[in-house]
Amino acid sequence: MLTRKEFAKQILANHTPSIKEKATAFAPANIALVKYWGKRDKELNLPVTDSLSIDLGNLGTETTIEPADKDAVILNGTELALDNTFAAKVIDFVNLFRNTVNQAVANQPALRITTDNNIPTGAGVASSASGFAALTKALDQFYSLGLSGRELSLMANLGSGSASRSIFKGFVYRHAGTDPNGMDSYSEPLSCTWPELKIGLITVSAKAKRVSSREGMERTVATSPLYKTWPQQVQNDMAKMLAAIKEKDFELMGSTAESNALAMHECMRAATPPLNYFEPETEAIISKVQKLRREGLPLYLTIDAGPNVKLLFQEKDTHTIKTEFPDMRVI
Ligand code: 2P0
Repeated sequence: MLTRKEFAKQILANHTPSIKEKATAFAPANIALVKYWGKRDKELNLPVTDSLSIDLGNLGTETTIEPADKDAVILNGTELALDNTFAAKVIDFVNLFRNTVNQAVANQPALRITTDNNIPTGAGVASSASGFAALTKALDQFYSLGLSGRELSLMANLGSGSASRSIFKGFVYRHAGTDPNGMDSYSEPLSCTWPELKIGLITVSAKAKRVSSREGMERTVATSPLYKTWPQQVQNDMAKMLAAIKEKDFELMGSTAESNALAMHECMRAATPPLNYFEPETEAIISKVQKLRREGLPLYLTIDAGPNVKLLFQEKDTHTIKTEFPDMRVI
C-alpha cells in the first residue's frame, strides 16, 4: 500500500516540471446529490462509496502561486501564521508536489500562495472542496506539469475528498474504486447539462461545525449500526440519480437527493456518541419544504455536514420559492 507521498510521486513522476513566474486557477464549490460519507482508507483519503455532485458556478476559490523568499499563505487577504491549521494543511499539500518536483528542478523557490474564496461567508458551503481543487490546478500550472483531469482529481483528493469533484464543472461522478493504492478513485464530469435546475442556499448558522467531516465520518463508520446499509443505499440512489439526470426527471432527482441526504443524517445520528448537525431551524425548514411539496410545489432539499439547507427546484418556480424563503440565495 502506498503512502500519500508515494501516491503523489506515482502520479507526478510521469510529468516533466518547469517553473512558471506565476499561476492562477479557479475551482467551483460543489454540492453532492449522492453523498460521500466514510473512508475505505485514511492514509490515501479513499471513499467507501461513489458520489455525485453539481458545481456552484462562479462560487468557489481562486488561488495564485508565485515564487517568494519564504513560504506564505494568504487567505482572503490575511497572511496566516504557518502553524495555523489551514496554512499547515496547505503547505503539507504543496509539499506533496514540491518533494517530487524537487528531484527534477534545482534551486526551487519558496512559494507565496494566495487564496480567495468568493463563497459568501456563512453560505453554508464548504470551501475545502473548491480550495484544494484550485490549489491543485494552480500547482499543476505553476510547475507546468500538464496533469490530466483524472490526475488532477486524484491529487486534489489528497487534500479533501470533495475537492476531487471540484476539479470539474457541471455534474461530476466520483468513483470510489477498489484499488488499494487508490489509482481508480477519481472523478469525471458527466456530459449532461440541466440549465433549469436551480439550487437555493439557506443559511441557518455560519458558525464552524462542532465536529469536522473527517472526524464525523470516522465516528459514523466505526459506531453507527445504520452504516452497514449505507453503501447499498448509495448504490440504489446512484442508479436513480443517473437515470434522473439523463431523463431530466426533476421529481426523481429531487426525491433521490433528499432521501440520500436524510439517510446520511440518520446514519450519523445512530453513531455513538450521536452526531447531529441539525439546528431546530434546520428541522423547521425540512418540515416546511415537505409541507409545500404536499401542497403541490416541486421542491426538494439536501443538507451536508452542517445545519444549512440547500433547496433544489426548477427555474420556473424561483419566484414562488423566493417568496417562501426570502433569505435564500439562488445559484
Ligand atoms: C459530500 N461531505 O459528498 C459530503 C456530504 C459532507 C457531507 O464531502 O475528510 O471535507 O476532507 O475527505 O470532503 C465533506 O467531506 O472530507 C463532504 P475529507 P470532506 O459533499
